[in-house]
Amino acid sequence: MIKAVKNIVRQHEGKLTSALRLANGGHGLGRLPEARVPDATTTMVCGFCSTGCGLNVHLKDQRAVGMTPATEYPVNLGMACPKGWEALEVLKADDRATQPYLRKPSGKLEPVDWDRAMRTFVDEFKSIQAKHGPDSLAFISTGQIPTEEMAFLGSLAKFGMGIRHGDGNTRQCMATSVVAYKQAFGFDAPPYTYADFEASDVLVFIGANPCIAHPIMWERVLRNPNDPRIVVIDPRKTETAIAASNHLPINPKSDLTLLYAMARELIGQGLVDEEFVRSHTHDFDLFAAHLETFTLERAEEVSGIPADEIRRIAEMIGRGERVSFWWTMGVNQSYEGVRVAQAIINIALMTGNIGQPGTGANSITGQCNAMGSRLFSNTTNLLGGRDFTHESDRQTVADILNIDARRIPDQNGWAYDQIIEGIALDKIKGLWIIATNTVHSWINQKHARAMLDKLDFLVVQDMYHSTETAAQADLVLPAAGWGEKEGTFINSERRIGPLKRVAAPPGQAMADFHIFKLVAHYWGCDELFSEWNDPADVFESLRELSRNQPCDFTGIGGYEMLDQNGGIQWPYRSESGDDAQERRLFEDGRFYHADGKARFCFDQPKPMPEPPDMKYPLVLLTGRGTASQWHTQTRTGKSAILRKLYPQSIYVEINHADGERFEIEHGKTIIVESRRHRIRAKSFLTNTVRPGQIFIPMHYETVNRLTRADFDPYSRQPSYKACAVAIRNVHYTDVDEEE
Ligand SMILES: Nc1nc2c(c(=O)[nH]1)N[C@H]1C(S)=C(S)[C@@H](COP(=O)(O)OP(=O)(O)OC[C@H]3O[C@@H](n4cnc5c(=O)[nH]c(N)nc54)[C@H](O)[C@@H]3O)O[C@H]1N2
Ligand SMILES: Nc1nc2c(c(=O)[nH]1)N[C@H]1C(S)=C(S)[C@@H](COP(=O)(O)OP(=O)(O)OC[C@H]3O[C@@H](n4cnc5c(=O)[nH]c(N)nc54)[C@H](O)[C@@H]3O)O[C@H]1N2
Ligand code: SF4
Ligand SMILES: [Mo]
Repeated sequence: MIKAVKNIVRQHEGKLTSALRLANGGHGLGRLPEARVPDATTTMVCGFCSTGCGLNVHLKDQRAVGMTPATEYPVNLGMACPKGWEALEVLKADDRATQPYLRKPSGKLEPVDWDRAMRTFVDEFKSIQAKHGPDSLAFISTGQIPTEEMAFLGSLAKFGMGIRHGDGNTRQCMATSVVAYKQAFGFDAPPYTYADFEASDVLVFIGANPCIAHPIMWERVLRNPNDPRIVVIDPRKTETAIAASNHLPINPKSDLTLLYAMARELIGQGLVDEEFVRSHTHDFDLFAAHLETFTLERAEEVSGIPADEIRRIAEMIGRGERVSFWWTMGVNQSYEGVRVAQAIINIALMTGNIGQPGTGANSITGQCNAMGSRLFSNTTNLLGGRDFTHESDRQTVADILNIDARRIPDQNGWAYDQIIEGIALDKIKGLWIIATNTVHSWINQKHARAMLDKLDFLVVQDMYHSTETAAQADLVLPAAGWGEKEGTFINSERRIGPLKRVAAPPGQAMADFHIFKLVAHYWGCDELFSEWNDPADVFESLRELSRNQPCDFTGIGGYEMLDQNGGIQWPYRSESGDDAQERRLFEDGRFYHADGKARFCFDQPKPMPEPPDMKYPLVLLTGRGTASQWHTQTRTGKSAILRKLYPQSIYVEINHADGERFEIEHGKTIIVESRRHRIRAKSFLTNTVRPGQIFIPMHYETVNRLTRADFDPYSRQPSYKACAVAIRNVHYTDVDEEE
């Protein structure tokens, strides 16, 4: 153990000790967290995307001095993208929140100590609850903190503080996949392992741009020795589409019709795996009947893809030996995303492409711990992928956590959009936002901003005090970030990987875990969590909570075991004794519904909620811009190296034909306008978007002023990727308008 690192840890714990002493009227509060100090080089998983690359952090003289991608880690095999390489740099920024800040009557946020911050938080929240009842408080959490912290937050808020409504930013991202899988498979379970990228002979990417959003997964595709066919279904000619063997530049939101036509064609050509369908699925006949009207001609008309091309691709899928389907936000972020995701699942099921190497209906997740959030955030699901409305589930959780089952709500809380609308309806008065930047990333931003303004009390817990959301807070709580705390993340292939503490959080900032501990104490519910003194304690509870669930990982002894194995994928049961490095689901053809069979789910396609018209003649697509930008840029914007790798100000990609049509030149500041707002952006004329469409990356603050709040009815995921807009040159009269 390195002495220097010990000091860092002590320093961190010193802060906690004094904060907890304060909390306890000057006395210590039971056992302090044990320090698990890494060696000179330690491996941990990256804190940006869901790929979950292993990074070797090298330590010297009291701090992490460098980092290299881990060559032995089964995910990335020695590779990392620019964000991973720069992960330590972004911790050092000047705008890190180093102490709590409270909004004073003057309107200014001013530094206060932890004691004052905690007293104010609890006083304000309790008085709101007393005055307006149990529906009046809510929290919004994240897919970017360790699972242990998520579980603590969800338990503290719902079982300890009596907060009924809580949701995560994963609603913006993964809710559609969650619902699609649950309905089809009986549990939210992406079935694949990354080795499948290398084992397919046909890979179909739908609404996914892994070259930019999951560069190391894409590297795995490039290692595929089978010279695979790669099909990309995306309205834009993305970096991934350019590398594909077939690009289908589909009209936005026409996926459902296209996929149904492909499924109909598979039946027509006799390419259905009838044995698999009969033994392992339900409702295929109903689905086949539903497909009757989805002719190739109809699909051509709706999607813009020639009938011949659709037939060719269906044949390629039907005749392929090992076909895998991969989807991301082009599918999930849609007003009919759940049914599109299920149309993909249906094709995998009817061709028997599931459970075998190189196959699968595979939703790629987004954030580093989206999968942890899906199982353990206690928002949509009760801990461990359970159901709040099931009494037996509540009792199991209560028994494991040793709490009174009546503390567990017997109803589902509101989704993100319902929480925002709850503010509009004067129901929600106090909100606690943890590790997400709502004011930038939520749909129809102007409304979201107004709603946060309307609250009686807004608490924002973030690494930086400068985020757009922190700027609206009444109280900012300074959080440690990745690299400054311990715990685990679950990556896209269900691999649980370790995090390490290799740097000290600045000033008075603390790990979210310790902030939750403090909140519990000031709220007066800390005895409920008296056994959780350290993330490792929570991990033990999580393991128990997973027992006999599809995500059972009772075989994982502890953090050391994760270290020794390069992370471990669930399921990993104690009795399994299996030491495979790759694990995929459904190898025995059994799904999680009681009868073991998967379901075909389908619906009629719906029209786009806001189609282009005379006034707003273009469709706005949004998404990831470069591999060096992360979301709202609070982190990646802090690295001088990353900043060199992407445009600093907002730009809009426009087809040359639309440039001519609207008399817009390349590289000029122009106006982009929707029914909600107008913004300025620099024009970028290109053939990567088609005429009638424009693209703006989500990383620039103003983009969501344009988007329109439509949601999938089953998943309540926002439809970020299609609304109607107009573009034009700046008029001199625009100068004084709000933009
Ligand atoms: N560099 C970087 N990487 C990231 C992130 C980041 O911010 N930066 N974020 C992470 C997160 S949280 C996520 S969720 C993932 C997202 O990863 P992706 O989903 O791959 O990224 P996006 O660019 O949001 O969307 C993918 C594609 O959907 C297409 N699309 C839009 N509308 C439609 C449609 O109607 N049909 C089809 N078929 N396609 C459509 C868009 O043109 C876009 O190219 O990335 C993760 N990785
Ligand atoms: N138009 C449009 N909008 C979109 C999308 C799109 O494609 N188009 N994509 C959507 C998707 S898929 C997603 S996932 C969301 C992402 O949207 P956000 O979640 O709002 O984006 P981030 O910038 O990742 O915000 C995370 C915040 O957590 C803070 N943070 C990081 N680590 C920690 C920590 O350990 N503790 C604490 N307390 N704070 C921490 C960061 O500083 C940052 O402020 O955006 C959505 N919005
Ligand atoms: S691909 Fe994702 S997990 Fe890997 S280094 Fe880049 S951001 Fe980190
Ligand atoms: Mo996401």
